[in-house]
Amino acid sequence: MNPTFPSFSSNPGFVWGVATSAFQIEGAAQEDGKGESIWDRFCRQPGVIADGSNGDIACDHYHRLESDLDLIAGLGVDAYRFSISWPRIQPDGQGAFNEQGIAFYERIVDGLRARGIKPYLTLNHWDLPQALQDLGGWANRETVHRFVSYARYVAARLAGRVESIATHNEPWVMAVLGHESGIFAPGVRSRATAMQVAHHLLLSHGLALRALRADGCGARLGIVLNLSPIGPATDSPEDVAAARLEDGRSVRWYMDPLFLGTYPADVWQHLGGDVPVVHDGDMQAISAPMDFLGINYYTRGVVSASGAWSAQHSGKPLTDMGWEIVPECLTELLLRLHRDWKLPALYVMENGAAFADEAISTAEGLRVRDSDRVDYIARHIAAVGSAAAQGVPMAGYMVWSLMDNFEWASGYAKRFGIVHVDYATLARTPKDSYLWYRDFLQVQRNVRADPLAA
Ligand code: PNW
Repeated sequence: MNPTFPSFSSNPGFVWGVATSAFQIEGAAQEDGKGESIWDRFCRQPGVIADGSNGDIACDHYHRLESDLDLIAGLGVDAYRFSISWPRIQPDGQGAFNEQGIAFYERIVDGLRARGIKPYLTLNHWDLPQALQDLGGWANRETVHRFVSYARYVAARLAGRVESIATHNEPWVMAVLGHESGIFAPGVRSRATAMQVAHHLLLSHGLALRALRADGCGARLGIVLNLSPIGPATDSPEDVAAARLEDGRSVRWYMDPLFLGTYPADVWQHLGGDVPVVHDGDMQAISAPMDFLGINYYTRGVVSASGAWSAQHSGKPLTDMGWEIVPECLTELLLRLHRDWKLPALYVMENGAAFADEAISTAEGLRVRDSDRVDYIARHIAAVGSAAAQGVPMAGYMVWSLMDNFEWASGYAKRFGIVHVDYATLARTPKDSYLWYRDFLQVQRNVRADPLAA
């Protein structure tokens, strides 16, 4: 076997994929009846996006769908994870649906299936209709019911053709970065609002699952959380307590209600007057059994009570986001999840790295060398394999991201793609990491076809 490939003995049915999200790649922000999203609005505020950019054009995926589907097929992946822009198919977030909008997602789903690739759909990857934000957004309990209606419509149109439906991508990011620190849309700064938003996201997830199951939706249903192991900067009691609290706020605040039907008592007490309003029956709805849990993993968290810790001085290698490269922490996280909660099938729905890489012309054409990204992905795949070998029910792994795209508050300056995008021409060039992943998947297929040859 090629020594640059991690050894990985996949379970039968293990799914290899690649991921994107609607706002980050589609563009066509005002075409074919699409409504405004909170990210369209947020990007227009001066100073909130590092390079002053927005998602109006992004990767122009909306107009380049067929060739982008060919790029996905060229990888040899089993699955493609993408999200639906809610305002593209329901411009006001309630009332009329936009036929041209849903038609675009039907083209994605049918185009994937025609190429033998399983569609993995996410209903909410952050781009809430602005019209709902004008009514209070996720802080308003009514939005929960709007989301359930939207979910039922999408499932009725697409469910027979999609393998998997995730309700939300990263509720912690929407709640905390969107409503507490305010560095993401909609840019609110209130801890009490953030905690109410988190509760409504979880509730809408549970009620959507209940409704889709009652409707007879055949897709596998779940949610995607961003989780990191959180540790203390030193072994001082203050740092240990601060890390435990942060683990409570970022990991247990989501895992406990979803799998145990309760919020963690220590965090509840810490929040004081900022705890959410919870109605009778909410916790039961939130803990509806799921077919899968998706997690997105990039790095670990380190907490010091004084706030003095910085990744820059940790001695670990960093990506362009300033995030430490610590694949062993992915294994640690997966083992902990398996130990502390009773998990359904577990997918890494996003894993990847931002590195600055430029396309170089060679005699054979453009070449993008990104050995740092190849190394990152290879080591994280090995980390998943190690968890699987220790009994964690791993069901799939997806690289973030198919192509360079709009990296939220960082704009286009941070590149996560395994395909390079030249933003002047929108030309796509597969990077070395794309070629590496393609070759790795070919080896995996050979192992599957003839396990004794491994
Ligand atoms: C995830 N954090 O976002 C998202 O799901 C993707 O859309 C995004 O492109 C990717 O990770 C890379 O950033 C996150 O600050 C953004 O902890 C920020 C954080 C976590 C996840």
